[in-house]
Amino acid sequence: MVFFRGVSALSKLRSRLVQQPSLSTTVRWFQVETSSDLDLHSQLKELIPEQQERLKKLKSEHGKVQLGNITVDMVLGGMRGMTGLLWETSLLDPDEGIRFRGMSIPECQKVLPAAKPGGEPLPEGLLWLLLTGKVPTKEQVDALSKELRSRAAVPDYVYKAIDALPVSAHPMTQFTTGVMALQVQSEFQKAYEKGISKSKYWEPTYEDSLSLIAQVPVVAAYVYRRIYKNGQVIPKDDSLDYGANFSNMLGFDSPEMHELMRLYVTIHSDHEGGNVSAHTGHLVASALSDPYLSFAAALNGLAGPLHGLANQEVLLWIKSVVDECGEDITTEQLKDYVWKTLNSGKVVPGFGHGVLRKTDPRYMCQREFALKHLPKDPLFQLVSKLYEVVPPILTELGKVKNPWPNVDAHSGVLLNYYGLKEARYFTVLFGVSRSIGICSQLIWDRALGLPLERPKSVTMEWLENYCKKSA
Ligand code: NMX
Ligand code: MLT
Repeated sequence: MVFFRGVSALSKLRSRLVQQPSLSTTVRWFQVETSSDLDLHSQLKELIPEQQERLKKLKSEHGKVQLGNITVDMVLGGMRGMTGLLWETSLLDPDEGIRFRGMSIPECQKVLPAAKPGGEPLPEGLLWLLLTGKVPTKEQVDALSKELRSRAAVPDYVYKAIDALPVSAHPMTQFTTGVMALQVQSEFQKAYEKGISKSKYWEPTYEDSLSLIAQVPVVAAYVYRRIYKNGQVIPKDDSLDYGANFSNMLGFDSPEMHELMRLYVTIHSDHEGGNVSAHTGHLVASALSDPYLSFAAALNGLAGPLHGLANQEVLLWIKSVVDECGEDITTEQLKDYVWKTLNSGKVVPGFGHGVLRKTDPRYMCQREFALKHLPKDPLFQLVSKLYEVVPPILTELGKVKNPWPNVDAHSGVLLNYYGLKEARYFTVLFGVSRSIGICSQLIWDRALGLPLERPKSVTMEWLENYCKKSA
């Protein structure tokens, strides 16, 4: 007993040290790793009761505090600006962009462990941060990497389910089919059938979530190799971290592409709770559907062109610009092309956002990556030119609330530069990354006992009558 108390005290002290880097360097000698320090499950087990108490207190003391008024515009306008969800893992500021557990992307790039000094963050580190709210040590990240590798084996029937589809099926359809087939192994479903108590829901949700996160790169790589490389599968390499292994299984083994994949998976993981994929995952999970069912639903939302599929649309659109006008397109020609797109009733993909009102920091960090690694790439230069040309045109349109580029405006040209040129596949990469954010929150949904989501809807007649009465 005394030993366990000692371990727990040590672990708490260590967490505090990790959160205060200055302290942690002076007392580095004290950072003795215990086995529970390195185990994400044990860390969560410690955190959950505190957070349950916090939620209980919030409800009992402030349950009736108003957060704003609901207007008819909000009901008719896709609930924009309506606060209605609890999402612990990240928060989006319209001007500043995303913060993962309070940390901006540049901060994450600075403090999250990397594969090499000064390198891009390891996605496993972000997973640890999203789940615990604490910056992990390199040892904790390595332990999590190892744990994910140990869960990465994909049953044969998953490949068979994908193989039942024509090779021409959209990569997102093949990927989601694979995720649905993974559902067969759900620990949550088994535990629920056996009558698990509510208080323990988070445990099988954790099991499913970690296995899902571990397995989606394998399924995604299978889809890529099936469609574009004659089905020649590359096995996982147990010496590699999550991002590098994924890149390798796709067939890209250069250190630069490994770094790009680590950055890509980190920045696409989470974007608070209201975006279509996260919200869908959360909604479906609120019915106690297991993580596989919930994440497959989320992927179907991600596959829409106004959401994740925009990354495919951007590269196809950029290529259509080059096909029509060449790589040395002038600014005037580019403006004409943008107007032609708008006048034909289409959106300019990669620009605009439901919440952001400034350039997406995920765009900026990809731009910095490009400036460092591929400054002379003609498609990167075109993307840079679009950054100058598109916002004034969208502003001139008069109705676009955010004329600035989002994450999808940049990702395609980076992948294309390193040889991953198949635009129709891009949303699958986004999907792999988003498993990290959606599943992290889902574990907390179950740990906090969040209820079934069921907002009220009304008819136009109801609204007309209500407005007449209130006038
Ligand atoms: N090109 C042309 N028109 C646009 C654009 C754009 N890039 N962005 C917004 N608009 C239009 C929009 O269609 C709407 O027109 P209408 O009233 O005729 O229906 C009007 O401007 C007002 O829309 P907003 O309130 O500015 O944007 P909203 O919140 O409704 O939608 C997006 C946000 C992201 C769906 C929208 O900006 C868009 O369609 N962008 C292009 C697609 C894209 O890049 N999506 C990816 C978003 C990021 N992600 O990964 O999910
Ligand atoms: C996302 O990453 O989910 C997108 O930027 C869309 C959003 O936040 O609404």
